[in-house]
Amino acid sequence: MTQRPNIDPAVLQQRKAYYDKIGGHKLAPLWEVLHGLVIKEPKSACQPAIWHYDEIRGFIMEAGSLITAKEAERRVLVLENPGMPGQSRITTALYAGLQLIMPGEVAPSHRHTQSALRFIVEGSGAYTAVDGEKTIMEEGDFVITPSWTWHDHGNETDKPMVWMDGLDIPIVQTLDCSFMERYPEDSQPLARPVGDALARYGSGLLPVDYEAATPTSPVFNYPYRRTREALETMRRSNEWDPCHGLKVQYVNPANGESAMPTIGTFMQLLPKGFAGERYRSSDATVFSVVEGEGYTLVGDGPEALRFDWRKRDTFVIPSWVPHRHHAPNSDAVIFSFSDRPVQKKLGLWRESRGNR
Ligand code: 1HN
Repeated sequence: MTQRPNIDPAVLQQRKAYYDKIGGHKLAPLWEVLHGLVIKEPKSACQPAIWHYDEIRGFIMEAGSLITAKEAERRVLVLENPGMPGQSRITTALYAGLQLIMPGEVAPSHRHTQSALRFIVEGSGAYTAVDGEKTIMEEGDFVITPSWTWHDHGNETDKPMVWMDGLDIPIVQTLDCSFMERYPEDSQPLARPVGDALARYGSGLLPVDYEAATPTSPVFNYPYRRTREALETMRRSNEWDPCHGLKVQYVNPANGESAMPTIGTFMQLLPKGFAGERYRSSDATVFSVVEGEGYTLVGDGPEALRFDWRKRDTFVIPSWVPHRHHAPNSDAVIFSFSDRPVQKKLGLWRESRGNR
């Protein structure tokens, strides 16, 4: 706390006695805390951090022999931000974890008010079912579980599958609106064929009388194959953003807004040789590397960190921390997510490029 200089110790003592007195009446002096509440720019408890997949994959697989998906309900290693240990947060507003589902397992059906995304990191062919429809998941797919929808996962292949979960848990916690219930059976009944939502809502078409019942995209699997193809076609025009390379956002086709109301999701391609300019934004962002390798410089000057990353690594950049992406040796493709749609809706979001 900034203490004003040259204050008579007797006065300080008087004030202290006063604070103690009013404290007994559920009152506190704003002037002692104001400068910590309203600060010049974000100074987050969230720290920059990176998880190298080849260092943690063994721990994820070890969990597979310690507990079943059914007993755990969800067998997940939480990606804990080192600045906020024990709080199940990767940023101040968002949760992330790596979930393992072994061959033959089912993660039982439940629903909650928290919205979830899955980003598939390793494996192929396991499914998630969301409100009566299954989707088969492949590496790089972005899958949504909207708020209050029944969801269960299963792996009918012969290989483990790992994905990153991203949830708006801390946002829901702050607003005290967490509700959850379990489905009476492990798997929910299916009402529609695999691929129905993508065909119905994700092909530049909508059923003629479609009216959205929720703010979340009706497309709940955005397959990597399509996203990658779009980036590959777009790159031919050579219009690279100096900070982001070629970056797209996942949108809800019914309203053009972000695919999820609380979590913004993005995919970017950095061409081989890319050396990004300095960038910062007020939305702390989680990155998951899908293809290639490179590094990100985090912060400025001698204290800058260098995160060397490759396929399947996860890293997080806190709010307002400047960073630059580099891909000197290969093309790189990176998925990311943040609380940007919340900040934008509230008129709070800021970004800055270059040396500002
Ligand atoms: C959850 O429901 C899932 O459905 C994953 O796979 C992670 C973390 C906290 C609370 C609920 C899932 C979760 C979660």
